[in-house]
Amino acid sequence: MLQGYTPWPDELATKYRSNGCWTGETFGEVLERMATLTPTSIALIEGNRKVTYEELNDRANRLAHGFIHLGIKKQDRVVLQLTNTITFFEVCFALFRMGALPIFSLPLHRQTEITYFCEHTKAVAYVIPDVFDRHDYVKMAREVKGKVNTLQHIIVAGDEQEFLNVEALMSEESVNLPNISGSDLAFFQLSGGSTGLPKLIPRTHDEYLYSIRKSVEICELSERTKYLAVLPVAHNFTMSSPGVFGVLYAGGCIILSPDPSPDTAFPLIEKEKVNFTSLVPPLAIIWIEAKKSRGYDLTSLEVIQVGGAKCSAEVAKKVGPSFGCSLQQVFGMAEGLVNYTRLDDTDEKIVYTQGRPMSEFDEIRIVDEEDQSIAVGDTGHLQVRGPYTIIAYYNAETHNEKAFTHDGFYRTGDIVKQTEDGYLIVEGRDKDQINRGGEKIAAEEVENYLLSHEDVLDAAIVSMPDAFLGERSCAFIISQNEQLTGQALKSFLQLKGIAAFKIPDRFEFVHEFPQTPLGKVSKKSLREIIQEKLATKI
Ligand code: OOB
Repeated sequence: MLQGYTPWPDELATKYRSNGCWTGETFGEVLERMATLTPTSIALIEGNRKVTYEELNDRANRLAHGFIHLGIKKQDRVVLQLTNTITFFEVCFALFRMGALPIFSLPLHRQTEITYFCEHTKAVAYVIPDVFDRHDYVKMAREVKGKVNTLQHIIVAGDEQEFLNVEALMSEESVNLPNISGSDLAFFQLSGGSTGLPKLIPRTHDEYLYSIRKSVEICELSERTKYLAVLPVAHNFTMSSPGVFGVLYAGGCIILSPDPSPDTAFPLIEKEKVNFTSLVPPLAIIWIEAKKSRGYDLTSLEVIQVGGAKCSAEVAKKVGPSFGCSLQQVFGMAEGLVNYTRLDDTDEKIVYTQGRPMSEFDEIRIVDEEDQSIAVGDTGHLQVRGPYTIIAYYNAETHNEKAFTHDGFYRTGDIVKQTEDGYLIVEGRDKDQINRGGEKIAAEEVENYLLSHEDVLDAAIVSMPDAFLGERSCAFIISQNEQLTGQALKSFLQLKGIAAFKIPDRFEFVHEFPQTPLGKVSKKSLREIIQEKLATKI
């Protein structure tokens, strides 16, 4: 058993097996099955390159053998930071097959975050593109490797320089692959977080495949699905709700978009006759606007999902008519619970709610500040327990005590209300997080980076409303240096090497922070201050 991982208690594991949620199947077996059932169907399209199920399976196998030759073992951790490419899937399934555990980092993560993922998990390998979006990942990997002594292999998709090349690792020589079972860990995802550094979310084959199977059923994916992946495939939404893994499970075809802009995505939709895709709300706004002036034929689209952040009713109303397709709202979290509006729901539900839990075995409750249940229709804190919601973060004992209730419910940090027929409406949040158009920023994490600046005495980050992104971030700073500017702090954070979306959009320099009656920084008051300033355009 991997140290730091809390296994499912026997009682729950038995329950989820006996009610048919967990089947014991593994990701490696799913791909093997599809390669046998539909060997010549196209699984993935990236630019002009197409890969069939049989080829994907074969290449993943050869790479798994290559990883074993290299000395990577079952349960070893591998930080995977690939973009929307075929190589992502080859590496991913190779690791699944030999039982090593990918940590799905996002393309935007930089050396501070990557170093932390590697150190925290004692990763032995780090897989990267050479250059993407003008960022030199090889240079970054060199810096990370210099800091993390467990890291033995840097594996590059592209120009590997002094490191290893993914393609060259494909091995014809067969070795015994370890046995992998449904209850084994499959990978780690990252939490949006609210405190300190990002938490890692451990996932077993059993629990994740259950969420995929249910999602495929609800979203009606099949071998005729043509899914355009525009958001990063490493994110839970694009990965499994029903996402790219859902498509592979159903025998459909994934079209990989290197970026989500209409200029890239619309021609792909027209050319490949895409019928399903997933967007965050700001992208939905951009696509709706672009649709008015771009002449592409997008009539193949059947479903556009919008999720990751609250989709306003105003935007929700426009999606269907703009694209001549159905909207599906998705309210999910990397920790587990995913809610969908159903494809045959009324317009009223699709526009005004964020859907209902995907599984009849999701136990949700809405509670007050004292964890007491409240009346249906009242607004409160959402808690959840179920067959695909984690019961603990990896290696985070102290945080786990706060994040989960004594009876094993996850405190989502979301404030919701529920309709009589079980649909959820997201009303707000009680976690110290900024949701910047679907990208999550843990306030404390960025505050700590700012506090490491010699002139910063204190820092408090809050959200400020934004018509396009929903929210942006504003840092209130108490500095001992009157000359310190927001620009200087931005450069400081960039140099430190953190994902660009975490860098505050605005800085406000103050002499003190408003306080709560208990003497804590009142973020509520800070939010009010910045809202007022925005309203009066100061
Ligand atoms: C998805 O996952 P995460 O882990 O990046 O973020 C989860 C949080 C939720 O707790 C909630 O605060 C917010 O993002 N959120 C939404 C939302 N979808 C996510 N808030 C309002 N309305 C929505 N539709 O974001 C994620 C994971 C799987 C599927 C979809 C989204």
